[in-house]
Amino acid sequence: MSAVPTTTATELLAAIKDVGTDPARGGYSRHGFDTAELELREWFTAEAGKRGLDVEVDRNGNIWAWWGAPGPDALVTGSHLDSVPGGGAFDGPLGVVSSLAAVDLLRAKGFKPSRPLALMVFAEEEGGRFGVPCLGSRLLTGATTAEAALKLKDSAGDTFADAVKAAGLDPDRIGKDEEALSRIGRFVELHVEQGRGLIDMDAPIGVATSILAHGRWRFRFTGEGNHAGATPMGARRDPMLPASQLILSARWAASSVDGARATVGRLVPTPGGTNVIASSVDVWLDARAPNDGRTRSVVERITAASKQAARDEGCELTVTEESYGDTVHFDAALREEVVAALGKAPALPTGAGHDAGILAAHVPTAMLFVRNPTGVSHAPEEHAEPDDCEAGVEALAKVLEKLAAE
Ligand code: HGY
Ligand code: MN
Ligand code: MN
Ligand code: MN
Repeated sequence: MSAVPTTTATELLAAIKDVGTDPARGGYSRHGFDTAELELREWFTAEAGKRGLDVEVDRNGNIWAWWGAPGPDALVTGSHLDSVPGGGAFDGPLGVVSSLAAVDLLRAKGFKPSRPLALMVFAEEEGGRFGVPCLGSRLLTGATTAEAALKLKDSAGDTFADAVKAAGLDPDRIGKDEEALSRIGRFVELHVEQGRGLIDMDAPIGVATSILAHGRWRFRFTGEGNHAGATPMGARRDPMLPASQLILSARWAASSVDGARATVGRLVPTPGGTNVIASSVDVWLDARAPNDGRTRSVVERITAASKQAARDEGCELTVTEESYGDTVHFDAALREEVVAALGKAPALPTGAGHDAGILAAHVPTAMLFVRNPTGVSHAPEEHAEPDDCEAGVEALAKVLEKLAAE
């Protein structure tokens, strides 16, 4: 029997390290079905083919690479290849390359799964292009409707329908995929840790307990566009004023609620001229907390402060909830099986959202985390050491072997 070539997660990451690098901002810029992400999808498809996996793309653009015939009650693992603007090299890709490297290890020892096993790549997990996180898994599960998705536009004005068409998909088929979802028996996602939990526990690998409740809201402040020099300060209705109040209130509202986080990372003034008083400003709020009640109360306080500031400046305000997910508690029984397969592994919560969080509402789901020595994520400093990456591959291989042998 020909020896099965094995690769390391680090080698596979090195193979894609130049795809989507953004020297202007540092880090990576790869977004749902854009050129860089499409290139990575082709790379993954070729790598899966080398391992004898049968690749199919579902109606929503999620990639499934099957070891054995597709079928019900499959064991599925995977993550995403898209990034945030200026993102790190590990968030998403580490889970994808680790699934390929874990299959190598299992094939090299002659393992054959006794149930269907699939490796997945989810579409537009970060929402970096169309604004809705986990868009591929939300469409697969029906958490986001086709109608809502097809209306989404990127910053260039291209619609999600344009993007999926350009990727060779049929916009008319976008939407909940009962048949594909019914194939998944259990799902396991490996991901670089986004935080300092494993550093503080001095452990290379951990297992997830929960994900914060998490939503995104767009605040649109509308005032009166005018000349920066010809308009006296007392004669302005400048939407930048209430926008700045939103940013400040995000800090104090979230800081006063235990475990809450509120962030404004994106603000787009119209028209955006240095010598122009903006006519409107779009501000996106990302808010999260350990439960629904706390998340909602933080957003309510921020909204009240923003409404008052808009009134004071004679501006209008519209608030749109663009995505929301309640707290995710991962399946305890599956987590115990995963920990048993590993021998031991600390359990920890995560503040970051994942496709696993969307699937958890439908199938038993678990997550493995790989230590990130910087604790930083969604930035070029995001990191995982080669030894810890290989510990992750071995852990994933052990979990797949145990769960696919039953
Ligand atoms: O935003 C998140 O938490 C995830 O990285 N998409
Ligand atoms: Mn991310
Ligand atoms: Mn991620
Ligand atoms: Mn994710």
